[in-house]
Amino acid sequence: MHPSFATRLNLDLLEQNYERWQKDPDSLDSGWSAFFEGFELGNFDGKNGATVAVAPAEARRDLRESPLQTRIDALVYAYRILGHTIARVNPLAEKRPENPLLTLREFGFSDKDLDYRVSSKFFLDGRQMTLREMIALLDQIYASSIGAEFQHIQNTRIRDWVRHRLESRIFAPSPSPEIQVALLRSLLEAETFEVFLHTSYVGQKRFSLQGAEGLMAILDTLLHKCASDGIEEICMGMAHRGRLNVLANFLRKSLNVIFTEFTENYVPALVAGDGDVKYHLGYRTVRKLAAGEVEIRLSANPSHLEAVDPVVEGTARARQRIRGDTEHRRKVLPLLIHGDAAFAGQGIVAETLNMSQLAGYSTGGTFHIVVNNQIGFTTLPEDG
Ligand SMILES: Cc1ncc(C[n+]2csc(CCOP(=O)(O)OP(=O)(O)O)c2C)c(N)n1
Repeated sequence: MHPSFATRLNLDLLEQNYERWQKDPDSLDSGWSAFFEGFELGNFDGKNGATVAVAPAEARRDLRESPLQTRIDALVYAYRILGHTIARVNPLAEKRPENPLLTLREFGFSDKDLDYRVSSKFFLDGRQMTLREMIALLDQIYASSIGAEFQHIQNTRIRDWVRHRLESRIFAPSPSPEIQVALLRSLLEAETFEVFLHTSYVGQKRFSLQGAEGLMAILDTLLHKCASDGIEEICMGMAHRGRLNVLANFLRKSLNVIFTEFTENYVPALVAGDGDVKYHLGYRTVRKLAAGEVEIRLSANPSHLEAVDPVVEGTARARQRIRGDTEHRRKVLPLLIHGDAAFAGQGIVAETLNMSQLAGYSTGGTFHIVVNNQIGFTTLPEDG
């Protein structure tokens, strides 16, 4: 229906329909809906936007004075770029981080506008919703317990892929009860292991995983994905934090052996060590899963943090050659687990990343996990 149906001659009908539309926009056909949206849009500027009483930078003022649709699109875009800066990724923080560039006022809105019906052709295929709902969805996607910084990716296909993954995630069904139980089990195993060491080897130096047991759930998920995606081998490296837990619960190294190595009177043949030798040993295993077998190699680790990174990449590349996987490099996955301070501070991390794009060194992609306990000896969180 063309909006010319709406003239002063049918003012009563117009008012009735406007009331109906405000209560339930779906109760009218799309012609009326479009008309009322336009009507509200035209009315919008006088209510807010241009009258915001703060002196903003020129560019921001331009935005606030822009038409409704421009501001809605800008809001979506801003969440994609900046959502991660207000994401609740720090479980120790007392309050959620704030970013003045992501406030209603920044886009020329106020609380009064939250019930406006809006849509953006850039967000969820132009789905209609209230401004309140749109912000809640953007918040859930871009600023919940997962933050994603990805808009800098210049390859539009890759960027769109990431965006699609993030935006479709919230409509995906939650994991099956079996998976939820399996993940809970891996958290409990990790926790029980640390508690046992803590109570059985009192006073022993221990690089506990407590507080970061989520690592084990990530590794478990990754392992199952490897098996179902045809990855035959994982070459991994990590420092001391959580290493015994990974050896016990991920590589399934015998607990007997781990605990023997943990006792004070255990003298390893190879090193005149500092008591940390158990945290340096490598291991190899084959995990048998319903979807197939995956071999896992954990490289031995020196005291020098992150020095193992290029070693793991070299090992992975060699294993790819041995497995005849030099074209696509999809059978052997390098996996590096870092500490937050070491990852930020050690130049060898950047060196390893740089080498990754050279034909002679590429391994087809590495899975990096940073175990962020927010401390690194004397490095405080704000410095890290
Ligand atoms: C190259 C190098 N520099 C310094 C050290 C000394 N050192 C051992 S652990 C550590 C802190 C590491 O912090 P982080 O990476 O956050 O790991 P966390 O122990 O907190 O899990 C430092 C500086 C080292 N082992 N290697």
